[in-house]
Amino acid sequence: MRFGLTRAAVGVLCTLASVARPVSAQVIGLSLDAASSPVEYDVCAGSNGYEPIDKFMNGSLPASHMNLFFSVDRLAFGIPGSPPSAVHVEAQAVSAHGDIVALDMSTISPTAPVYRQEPALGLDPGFYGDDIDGLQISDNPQQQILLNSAFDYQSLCRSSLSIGQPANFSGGVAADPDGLTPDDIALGILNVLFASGVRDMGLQPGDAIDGLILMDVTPDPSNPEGFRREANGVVDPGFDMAIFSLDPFSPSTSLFGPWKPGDLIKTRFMGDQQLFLGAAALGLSDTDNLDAAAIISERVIPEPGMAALFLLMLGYFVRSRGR
Ligand SMILES: [Ca+2]
Ligand SMILES: [Ca+2]
Ligand SMILES: [Ca+2]
Repeated sequence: MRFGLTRAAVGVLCTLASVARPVSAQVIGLSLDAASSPVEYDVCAGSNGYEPIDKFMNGSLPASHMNLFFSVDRLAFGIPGSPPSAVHVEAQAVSAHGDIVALDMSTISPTAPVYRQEPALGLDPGFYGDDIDGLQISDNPQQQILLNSAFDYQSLCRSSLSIGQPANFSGGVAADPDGLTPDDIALGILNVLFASGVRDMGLQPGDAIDGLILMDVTPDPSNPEGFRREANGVVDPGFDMAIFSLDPFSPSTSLFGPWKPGDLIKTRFMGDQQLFLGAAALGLSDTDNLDAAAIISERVIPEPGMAALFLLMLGYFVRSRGR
């Protein structure tokens, strides 16, 4: 009996140990929606341009040591299922839209856990609480939450007063015929575009990007990959890479469109689009909207509860061995 319990303890220990390493801090950049406090009217998606997604462009899934993070909008319900998705569990408490879900890309599962809840991010829970609608996560020696600070690359909300203003493409003199629109990826707070969804990503006029993961590179024929991992702020079709999601009011997510609001789509900025991960793979239903996304190349930091459980099991294991 004692041996059986000890073996079970070892099994749990091994499982927890594999979830728990390595541990490091991160900087989490959040943009909130127009009904949150503090309010953010303009930015609905963002990226630092250094998200390592090159291996995914050739269909390399699953992938080890990669984590996808996402958040949903205020109306998302998740897939009930058995077990239910994290979004569904949180939606029962009307508290999914301020959470970040973490998907370990080595075991892509619709029941991926919540990575951070509202209190850990300094956000208010509840239906009238805060909604994360732009997300960036990067490694850093110190844990830090950046709220509503500009992203290096961003897509504007439909409600932004900047929509319709004239805009030029970076790296040239060309102006975007329809000016600043929600299908564009703009550089910081300037009216300078990295890319246009309609021109570069195969989107339809009226589409709005509401989640963005971007890898901006510099073409370099002398490099074996054909590019340097160095952002140049200029769209290079066939070299730069993005994974994005569209909002529920986009023609491309309508009944006759190719996508769902919870889908993640990939592009090489050649007017091309391919499904990266469908809504169902993320634990989302056909009508649920994913409205923020980020990727880093590291394993998830365990929730404090997991670390406590680990220590508890370790204590039990040591005691039962010592008897
Ligand atoms: Ca435009
Ligand atoms: Ca580039
Ligand atoms: Ca979406």
